Amino acid sequence: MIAVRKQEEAVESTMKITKAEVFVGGPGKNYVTLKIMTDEGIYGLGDATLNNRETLPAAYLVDYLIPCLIGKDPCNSEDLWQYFYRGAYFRRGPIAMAAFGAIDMALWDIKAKMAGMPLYQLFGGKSRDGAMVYAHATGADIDDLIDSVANYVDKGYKAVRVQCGIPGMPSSSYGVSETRGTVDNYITDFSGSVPNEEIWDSEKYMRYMPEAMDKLRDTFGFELKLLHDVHHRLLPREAAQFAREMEQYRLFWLEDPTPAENQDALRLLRQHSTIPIAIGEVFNSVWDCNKLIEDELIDFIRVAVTYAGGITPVKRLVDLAGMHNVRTGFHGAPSHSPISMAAQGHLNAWAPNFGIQEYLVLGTPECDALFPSSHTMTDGLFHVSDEPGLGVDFDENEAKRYSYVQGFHPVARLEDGTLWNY
Ligand code: KDG
Ligand code: MG
Repeated sequence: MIAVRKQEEAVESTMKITKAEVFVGGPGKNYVTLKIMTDEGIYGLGDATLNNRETLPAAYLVDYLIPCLIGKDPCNSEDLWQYFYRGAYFRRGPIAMAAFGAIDMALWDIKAKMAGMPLYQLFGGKSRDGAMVYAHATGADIDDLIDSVANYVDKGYKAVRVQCGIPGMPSSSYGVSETRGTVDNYITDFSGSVPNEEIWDSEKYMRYMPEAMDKLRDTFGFELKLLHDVHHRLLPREAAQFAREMEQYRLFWLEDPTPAENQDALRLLRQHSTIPIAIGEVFNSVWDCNKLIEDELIDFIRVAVTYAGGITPVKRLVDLAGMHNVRTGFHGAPSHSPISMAAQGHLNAWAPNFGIQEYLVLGTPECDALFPSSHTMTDGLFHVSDEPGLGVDFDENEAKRYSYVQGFHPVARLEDGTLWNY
């Protein structure tokens, strides 16, 4: 019998974008929040926060993108992404990509709300119930670090990033709290009118970190997943040596061992170590990492939906990564607002090649008041909400409490004054 299918009436959107606004500020962070309104009352939210350069994507949105959005159909997110990306002529770059990313998130939010579905349903549904996240442990010395890790283990985290003060290092370095005693959710204070300066010594670091890792494994065993961020500070040969020495501690990943501008440097590391490598938090397009992925020089891709241009390009990148055994490990530093973290939460729920999620924003009452949401975290797993859309809102009245506060990333110098990588 031949099945006869009735021609259904095509469902066409007649919705129009009527207005879009940008808000800058937040509790301890300059979140850049975009709200896109439509003539049918549905609105969408996006995050354009670019840490310590926040006013720039905000201006890009207000001066160049929002005027082109008015009157457009919010359902055509693909065409609008191409319109802005190709239309800019000067392609890529974190400022433009963060601005495109915020629009893209907001349009996906609108479409999922129209569908009455949580966003992950539009990607292909859920591949898992809870997505594993990692917390940031920090210690001015190893004893402090052990206390900090224990604090997260007690809270049920399955994975913890460990950053430790180095004996003899003249100042604290990336991810290391200067104050002694357990610090819950340590967040670097970037505020100030000029950058702070730190002193860095790769030799001292490379000598001490294996000793610290040894103590951590002695204390916590091998079941707990440990991660470590080198924060771009080693030369390729040093990174290869360091990776080889760290291999015995079975890290979940070693992050940014060397700056990724020179991607061939990763080949040297691969020749000397099988340690899993995570890279990509400073990348803003697939063109920054297609070679790393296709040549399988990394194990985890660390892009963020904000400055990698939004959900549309990141989802394509995740598919490319999946073809090459590269898993996701999206950037989730505290500078990301709960909006982009929600977008990543939906991608994490779907991605067949999900790895882990860095997560630091949930849980502060001020942040929850500004961005009410029904996503939950239990036992180190992020459970994405089943509300239609991104599952996060933005309270404009709360937003009135905050304004932009100037801040800078610190700069790092060697002891002789030579400028190094932060
Ligand atoms: O803006 C820079 C921070 O996001 C970065 O230093 C954080 O390396 C980082 C991480 O892994 O979270
Ligand atoms: Mg990092």
